[in-house]
Amino acid sequence: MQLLNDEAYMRLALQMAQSALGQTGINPVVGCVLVKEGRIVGMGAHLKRGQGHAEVLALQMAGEEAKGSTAYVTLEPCSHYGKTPPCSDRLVEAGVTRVVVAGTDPNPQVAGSGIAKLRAHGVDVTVGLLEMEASAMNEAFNKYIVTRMPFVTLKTASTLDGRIASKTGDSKWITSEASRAYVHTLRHRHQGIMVGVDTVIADDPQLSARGDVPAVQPVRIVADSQLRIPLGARVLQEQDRQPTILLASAQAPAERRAALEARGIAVLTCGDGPQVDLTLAMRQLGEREIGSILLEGGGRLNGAMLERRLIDKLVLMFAPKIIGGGHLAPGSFNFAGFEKMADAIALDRVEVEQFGPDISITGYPIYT
Ligand code: AOF
Ligand code: ZN
Repeated sequence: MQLLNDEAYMRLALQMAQSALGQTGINPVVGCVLVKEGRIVGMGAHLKRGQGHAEVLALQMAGEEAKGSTAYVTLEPCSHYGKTPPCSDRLVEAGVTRVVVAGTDPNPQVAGSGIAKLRAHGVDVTVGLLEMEASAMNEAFNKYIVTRMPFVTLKTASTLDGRIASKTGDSKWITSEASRAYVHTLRHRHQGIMVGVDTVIADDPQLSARGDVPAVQPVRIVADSQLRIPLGARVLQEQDRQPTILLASAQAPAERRAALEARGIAVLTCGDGPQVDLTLAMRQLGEREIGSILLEGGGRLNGAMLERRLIDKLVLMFAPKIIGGGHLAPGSFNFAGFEKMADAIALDRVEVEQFGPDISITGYPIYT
């Protein structure tokens, strides 16, 4: 790569940000490159919530050389006192004369004021370089910071005829190893991983991120209105390493709740109906600072979440197989559905990728 122009430096900053995806919690991923007279003098990425912001780390590296440099930042430098002091002040103090920003920070505490502060101090600020790329990698942050509701990615792995198991319940494996490796990357990139209790009863999954390399483990979330989960289920083990949250109704038996809580498992009461109030559940998870969730089924929970418009993104993985099985073979989306094709939930910004023999379709539901 030839590091000669603004775009190339911003791409480098974006690459650094992208590589920290999954490790910043509810915070965005941010990269910063400082350039002076054609030389990179500092680089930084925000790596963990509560720790240094990208700009501060790059400034530390540059030391005296920051004076008179240009900063390339993938997100507007902050202007507020959060867990760390404002980056815009730090850039000004260090004598940075030009700042190139990909996009503004949607955080209501920032929202343009970081840029305004820089300009007020005579810094030359350019906004909008590679904005789409920068914003896309923070799609979860962008939603959470304004709504306090988690960004939910629904992932399915089905046959071409949309089945997630055969008529006998066999589901190992539908998709290839390459697809499953990608799912572990998705798990690493979300703060929570969620399934329905029927999936736990049927498959006894571990719900951890297991790739070739160690990964950040998402909190495990199980929608279980009546607390039917078996105490021996694998998702309930190793709570010190990877905590589990159960979403239940107030109707769930009190003794079940007590037994689970005694094992250190958090049980959230989500309404008093026969089924978990999923909107309330998402709100409560948001309050617990879970800003992104990977939903992995089964069909009924997928359908219910989609019906309630709680899904932000879909990653649908299809193995090139047909299993059939009529009503007996479960599908990826089990809900009442619509009468007219015109009312179907359509996907926007559709992208197709291949993992080994499998096809993945990514898109964003349009709720009308
Ligand atoms: C930046 N550079 O590298 C990041 C920013 O709690 P704090 O102090 O970490 O602040 C978090 C907020 O700061 C976050 O919501 C977002 O608005 C901004 N993140 N800003 O200038 C960075 N990570
Ligand atoms: Zn900052």
